[in-house]
Amino acid sequence: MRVSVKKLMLLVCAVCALFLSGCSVDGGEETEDLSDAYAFVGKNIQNTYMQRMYEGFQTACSEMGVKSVYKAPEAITSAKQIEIINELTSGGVKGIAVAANDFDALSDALHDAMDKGINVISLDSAVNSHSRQTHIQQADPEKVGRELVRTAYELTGGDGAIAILTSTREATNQNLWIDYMKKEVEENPDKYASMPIADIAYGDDDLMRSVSETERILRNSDIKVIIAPTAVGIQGAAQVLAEKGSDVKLTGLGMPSQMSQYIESGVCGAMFLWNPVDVGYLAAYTLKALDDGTITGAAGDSITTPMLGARNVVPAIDGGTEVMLGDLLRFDASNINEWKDQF
Ligand code: RAM
Repeated sequence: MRVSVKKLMLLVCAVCALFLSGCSVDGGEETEDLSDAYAFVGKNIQNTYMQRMYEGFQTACSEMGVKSVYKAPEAITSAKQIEIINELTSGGVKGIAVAANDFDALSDALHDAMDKGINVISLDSAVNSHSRQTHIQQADPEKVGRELVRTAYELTGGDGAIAILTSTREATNQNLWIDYMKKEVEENPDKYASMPIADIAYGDDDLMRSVSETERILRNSDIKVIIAPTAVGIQGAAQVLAEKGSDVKLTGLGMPSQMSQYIESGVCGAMFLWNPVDVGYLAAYTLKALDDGTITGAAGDSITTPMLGARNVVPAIDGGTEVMLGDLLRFDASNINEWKDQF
């Protein structure tokens, strides 16, 4: 193949531009230029839900003309997230939005970031109120927990034990939803007399582990319904129930793009979510408002975004504040077609 000198020069320029825009060289090794970026820290890298949130985060950052970076550990642990946060802090980012793998464990790292003038918020899964300026809350956690149990009742006619297939033991968001699931059952003893929560299984937001935990759950023939409040877990559970032709019912939180086949085939009668892209989008605009000083993250503040309009900062149940995205969306056979290409 013959390449003209002009084409070769263009190619060299393009490579240089790419290099200068994202990287710098340090001791012979390439290091990423993080300065002034808004950083998104996900729970784990292979989690598609995290990637969808980052899409919205990135869209907002390009609308605002801010550089964005996506970081997430291979393993869903707080130790790895601490390493990432420390790197971001020393790299000079402007803001950090983290979906936390633990409520308290990230505190020191996040305090260090805030002490250096970096704005810190959590999204999806909160850190404690002292380690953030505010939190982006996808939907009212009480509604999420109660609605999932009510749907399990609807799918089984109120007969048969419940197994919860969640993510990790430390996940703030899942644990809060599970607390409200327990409340729903405890506060309505007559309604749920034949529907005890008999098992809580941890799939660690890993598809294979969610599959094997579902197989274990199914060995208990009292279990008639699985509630999986995680987009990874519900997929693993659906896969197993479909393969086995099981009549155990399934509900939870899932992405229409990943679950449509199981909703269409009846394996999952109904599930819920919100738009994960919007969660990330709102997070980036919240960082910008903190950066510009138009908000401090206190209750009563308000954030305006081009695509979602305005959202208020309100008191959160953990004593801090949060920005509520909106309501739960329900997906079932009647509407899954409209949603499956969206997220
Ligand atoms: C999983 C994650 C995430 C949660 C969604 C619904 O992908 O655990 O934190 O919000 O599910």
